[in-house]
Amino acid sequence: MSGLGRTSKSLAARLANDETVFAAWSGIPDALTLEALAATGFDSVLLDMQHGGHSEESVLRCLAPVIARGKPGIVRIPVGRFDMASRALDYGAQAVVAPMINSADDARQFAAAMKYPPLGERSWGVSIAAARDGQTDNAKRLREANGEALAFAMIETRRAFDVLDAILDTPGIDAVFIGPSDFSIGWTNGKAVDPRLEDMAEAVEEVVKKARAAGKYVGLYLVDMADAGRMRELGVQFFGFAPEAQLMSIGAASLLAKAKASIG
Ligand code: 3PY
Ligand code: MG
Repeated sequence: MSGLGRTSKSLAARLANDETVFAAWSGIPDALTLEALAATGFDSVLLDMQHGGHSEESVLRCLAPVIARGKPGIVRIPVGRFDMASRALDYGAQAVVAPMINSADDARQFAAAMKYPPLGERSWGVSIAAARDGQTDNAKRLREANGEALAFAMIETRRAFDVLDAILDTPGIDAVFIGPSDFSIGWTNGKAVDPRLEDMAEAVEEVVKKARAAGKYVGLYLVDMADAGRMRELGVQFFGFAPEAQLMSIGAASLLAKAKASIG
């Protein structure tokens, strides 16, 4: 077992091992909901502060049941809230997804919050994470932290696409995460939001290939589950999808249909 996570392999170890990781996407800031999500077959759970209902306080509370299940907790911070990236790690998150990383400077600021010196400027304060993941050997934690805490820079604008090489070259950026909805808005210059836009498919492939060639992991927000196989073949290992509301409506429709069908 690596330093982070009580009972299971860390996210960093899984990705290094070329495993595929499916993350449930949480927008409901409630610890019981997270407990239920963590009990599903998903490998990990992502708490969304950018567009979901999660706040600093709910991230503090809701990471606990995910970690207790032995699953990696991941946090998407709001745009530019790099202070929150450090806090999410302090609360026990194993990775942070930062939206709208549109320049090398954005990437540098993000990496600085995620990594301890000399790579970055993260400040030490691990009492909450240690209580949750059971790792009490601080020397080991410090030794492993920069490798274990993964920084996912979101690539979701034309600006980011144009400076992709510089973002990928930034020390401390471990991975990119593609946001296809925003990417489509950028690609069409604001004319459409279509996360499966045919016109941008080549650009998305280029992001994946360049990131993999640079030795970075790639994550993607999955809109159509049937795309997972093709994207995995390209090199995407980390898939985020299925916000609670979607799981509820699909689950409700399926259960109701069965009950109604049995009545005839
Ligand atoms: C996007 O598609 O823009 C995202 O940020 C996915 O969450
Ligand atoms: Mg987005």
